Amino acid sequence: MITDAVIPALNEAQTVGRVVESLAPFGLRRVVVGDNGSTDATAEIARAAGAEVVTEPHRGYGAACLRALAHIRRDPPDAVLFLDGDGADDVRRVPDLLAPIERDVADLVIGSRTLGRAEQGAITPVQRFGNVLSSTLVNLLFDVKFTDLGPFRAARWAALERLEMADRDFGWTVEMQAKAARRGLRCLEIPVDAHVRLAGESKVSGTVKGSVKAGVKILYTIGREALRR
Ligand SMILES: Nc1nc2c(ncn2[C@@H]2O[C@H](COP(=O)(O)OP(=O)(O)OP(=O)(O)O)[C@@H](O)[C@H]2O)c(=O)[nH]1
Ligand SMILES: [Mg+2]
Repeated sequence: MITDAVIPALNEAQTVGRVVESLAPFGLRRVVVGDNGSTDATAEIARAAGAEVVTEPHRGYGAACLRALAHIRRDPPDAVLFLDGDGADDVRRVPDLLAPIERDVADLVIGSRTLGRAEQGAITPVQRFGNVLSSTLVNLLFDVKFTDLGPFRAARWAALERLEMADRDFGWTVEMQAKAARRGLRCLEIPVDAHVRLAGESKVSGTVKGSVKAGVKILYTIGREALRR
């Protein structure tokens, strides 16, 4: 199975190189870093570590993912692996995320930090509450059983394309899950451990502004997808 990895990264010079290198054992075809005009050496370091770097002028987690997907669409893989650039994801679980897709028993595999073990400080109380609330809403509205909206996940390329992903910021992960449920994709969760970012500054859950913006966007996205049913 041909698999490409997508890593959205904004100012992760201290960690992105280690994340890219950590994927080396897993036989991925390529690692694509979606950069939003980082002001540090994120792009150079990612490239030196062996990644292809695409630049998206508009800020946003989803925008960077969309740009990376546009890049690999020219020569699509069988599956895409998503992970963050801060080293918080447990890459030892990469084979577990990909296996259900390869065995053709799932189209979308979410790494759930709720089912796994979270290192002290890896998930803030606000984030935990937001995750439970959002997952519960998605489960009720779309008749699925998610326990997390984590970034560490894998999707079958053809199935992902059917979702017509569009969110340009922090609605990205929940949009994928809501649409996958709505369109009848086979969804699965596996437990993953969550680490504290290796270094560098938090852009989302570590700040009040980031948490509020992400929370509002996630709830809005759930509502929007529910109304589209
Ligand atoms: N391309 C891009 N990446 C982003 C943007 N905002 C965040 N990211 C990346 O998204 C990932 C998640 O952001 P984090 O800052 O780690 O957010 P978090 O995981 O909630 O918070 P931490 O506790 O600091 O890990 C990281 O790889 C960031 O570099 C953005 O606007 N554009
Ligand atoms: Mg993080």
